[in-house]
Amino acid sequence: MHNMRCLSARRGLTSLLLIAVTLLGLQACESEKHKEGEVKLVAERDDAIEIVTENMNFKMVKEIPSGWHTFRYINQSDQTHFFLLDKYPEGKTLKDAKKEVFPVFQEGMDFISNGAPEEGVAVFANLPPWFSEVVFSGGSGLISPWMTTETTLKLDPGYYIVECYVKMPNGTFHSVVGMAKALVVTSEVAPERVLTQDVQIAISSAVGIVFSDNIRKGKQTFSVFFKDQKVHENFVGHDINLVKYEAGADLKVLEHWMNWANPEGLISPAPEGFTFLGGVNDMPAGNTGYFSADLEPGNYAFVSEVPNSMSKNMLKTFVVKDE
Ligand SMILES: [Cu+2]
Repeated sequence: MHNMRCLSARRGLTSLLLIAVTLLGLQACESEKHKEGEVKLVAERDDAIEIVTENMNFKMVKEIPSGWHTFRYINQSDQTHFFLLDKYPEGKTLKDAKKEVFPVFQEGMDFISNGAPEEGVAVFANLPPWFSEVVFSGGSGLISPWMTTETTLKLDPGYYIVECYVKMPNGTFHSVVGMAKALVVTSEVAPERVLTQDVQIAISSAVGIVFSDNIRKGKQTFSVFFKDQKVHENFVGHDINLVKYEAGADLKVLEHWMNWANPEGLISPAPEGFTFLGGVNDMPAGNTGYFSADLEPGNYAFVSEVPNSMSKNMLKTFVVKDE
């Protein structure tokens, strides 16, 4: 009898303990779940490298590991900008660029702005021989004022300059007044990541911009494959910029504005009726970059910042339907 009571008491205790353990376990699971969610959110937030422009500047870290990165470019200004990553040859730095590169481009541009394009082009012969070794390694496309864009790129170790060469209303390049910053990419490698896309784009000088024209509304991720690359008449390579345009906006105006070597090109303010939504900047042949954008129904174009983009098949329009 005594034993029986004891047994049942023990059973009761065991059951209580079991319940307690189960409850604790459940609680632990709950908090783990909660934590897991939190960690994931933090990871998603911290995963991207933020670049902020407030006033002719780039606020960002000075050093990152090599490999794949998503750059979140936050344009908190009234001007249209982009960022381009220039990989500099060994031993050359921002100091050398400020001394030997930026003044040459600005002097050439000033001639062009003042109606002397031939003298302007002649000035570019004064670029230092090592400038031809600079590797344009991708970046964002143009992004309109007060907008954010995300571009995902793979970077090799090295010394880079992050720059924007949109011009101020007086023709001064943004790079000359503060939009040029050094970025060191170390030999440490960033964690591997899974890259997917909703829309595939290929660009080449042979056939221009190629994509399948069934782009849907909502958040879309685009992959951009650079099938080839070349130096165009305005000394830059081809790239991809996504533009939303209002009905009636003149695409010839866009084509003209996209060429920095035109006095009226790549200058603030950007032409009315066009909203720039990012893209993937100039990269060497064989590379792929990614960008994403949230698309509302409307008229869009992919355009390169090269002269004569229409005849080069580098200004391609498409419509996003409300379905
Ligand atoms: Cu800029």
